[in-house]
Amino acid sequence: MDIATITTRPFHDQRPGTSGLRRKVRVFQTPHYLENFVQSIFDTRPDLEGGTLVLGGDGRYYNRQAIQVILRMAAASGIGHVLVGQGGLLSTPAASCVIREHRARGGIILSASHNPGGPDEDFGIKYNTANGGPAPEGVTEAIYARTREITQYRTIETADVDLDRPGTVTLGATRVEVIDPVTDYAALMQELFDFNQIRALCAGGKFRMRYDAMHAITGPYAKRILEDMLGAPPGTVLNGVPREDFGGGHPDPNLVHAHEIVALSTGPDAVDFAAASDGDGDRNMILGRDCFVTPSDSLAVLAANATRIKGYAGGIKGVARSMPTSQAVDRVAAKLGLDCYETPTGWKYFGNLLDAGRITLCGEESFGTGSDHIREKDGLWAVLCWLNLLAVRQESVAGIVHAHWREFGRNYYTRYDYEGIDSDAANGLMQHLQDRLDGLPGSTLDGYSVEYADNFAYTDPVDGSVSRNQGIRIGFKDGSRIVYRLSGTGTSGATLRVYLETYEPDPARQDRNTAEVMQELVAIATALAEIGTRTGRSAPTVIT
Ligand code: VG1
Ligand code: CO
Repeated sequence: MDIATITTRPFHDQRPGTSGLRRKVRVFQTPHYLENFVQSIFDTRPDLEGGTLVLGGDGRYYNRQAIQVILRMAAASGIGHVLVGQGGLLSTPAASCVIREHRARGGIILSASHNPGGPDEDFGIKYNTANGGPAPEGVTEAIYARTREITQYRTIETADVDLDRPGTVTLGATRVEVIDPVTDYAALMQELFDFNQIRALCAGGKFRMRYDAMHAITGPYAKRILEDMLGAPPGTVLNGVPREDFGGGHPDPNLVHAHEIVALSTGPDAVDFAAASDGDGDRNMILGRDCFVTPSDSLAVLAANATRIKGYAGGIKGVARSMPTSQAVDRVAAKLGLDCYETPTGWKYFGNLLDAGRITLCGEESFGTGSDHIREKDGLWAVLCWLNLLAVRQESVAGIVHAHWREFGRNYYTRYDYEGIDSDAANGLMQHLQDRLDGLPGSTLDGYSVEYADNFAYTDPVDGSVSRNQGIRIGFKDGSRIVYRLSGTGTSGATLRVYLETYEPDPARQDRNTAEVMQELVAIATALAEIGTRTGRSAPTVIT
């Protein structure tokens, strides 16, 4: 095997964001751009040499080409064994599962998650460590530092590996094994859930459900698990064939982009249960008949009901949520006597808590829910949790959610996203809020008394690492909150996210319209941050 050493120069924009490095496909196609980042991973992770690496992506445009590049570089860097999903496919949760199952030293996941795909759209690359989870900040910062000084990378000249044929080939001294992307993951799901009970529900003839894979990665997973293994009628899975451009859509399971499945869950002919997942399969949206379950509520309901689910019947250790996620799960934790952690946005911050056995369940308001079964959020897992719960409780989704609110109170919740705004304006707005923080506690904003105002910093209780500047929090005496932060996953301009929540303990007032309930807080949040004048936007791009 002849190793070619290629001279290169650093790119200075390769710092990973909330979840890996995301850029336009055209940027990744710049000569040496992908290679520099991959070599920086290999250079900073010497343990990969001789070990196993997992490799796969969400099937978006450029996935196959990138996999061939990485395979050649892996061979040149002496990686012992690469497990690659057939067709180059692996959902993010499945990649995490395969890393753990096969004791790999790490994994490279190619995805820009819910961002659109295609030659003019987005691509992404992310490194996961041996626990199966996204690399913690220390690791991503080391990779970034390496990208700033890299002068050469190594590759070999060889024909493409046939990614569509399962089996093993060798590239130099590296064994490349093409594996079925679904098998390990499906087996893990079978351990966690009572498939007989769920099958009785799904195949019973009365219960109607639809799952929207949005032409993204979860199609093959959902067909195998929901239709083949659990007996849901063929056709339950919609848009089940992964496409390089996701059929031209945004593979983002929210009320705006997943409108097809939302429509099927509303009105006189509504199905009993509907769900969707995102580009790389780690997000989930849960819908009942005329009922949207907010991700924050979903986490709280699952925490309250976990012991009814086979894999969690022995009880859960603790829970965690990202800072902007509603405090609904905190109330469950308080009542059940569980530890509850508040972490910065991004799944990587849950890793240590999960590894240390401090928490079992965790979630984010951005349609992410998961547990200690792997180290990523997991879309289909959340769907199976709900199906198992429905099978056990024999109630509707709405029935379960309403009963939950009666018991714990309701956290009304909404998120406003202002996408693609000018970066300087966005930074100016955050600085303006930062400058106002000291004066806010004790003051009153339109009748709401401010209890605290800060810029969220997190000290990891396991390794003591500190992450600062994670978003502005303003908490009010009545339990309401406003949170502002800038997105770390976008590829053009800046995205401002404003998260709002208010608590309602009175069952008589828990059935109101969220938009109406949140009106006052929205007005306060908009005025305080001077959103209109600073961004030139009179309305958000997306309201969740
Ligand atoms: C967003 C979400 C965050 C999530 C991240 C990755 O990040 O807010 O909760 O962990 O996406 O999810 P940001 O920085 O844009 O707010 V995924 O499914 O895009 O990998
Ligand atoms: Co995702």
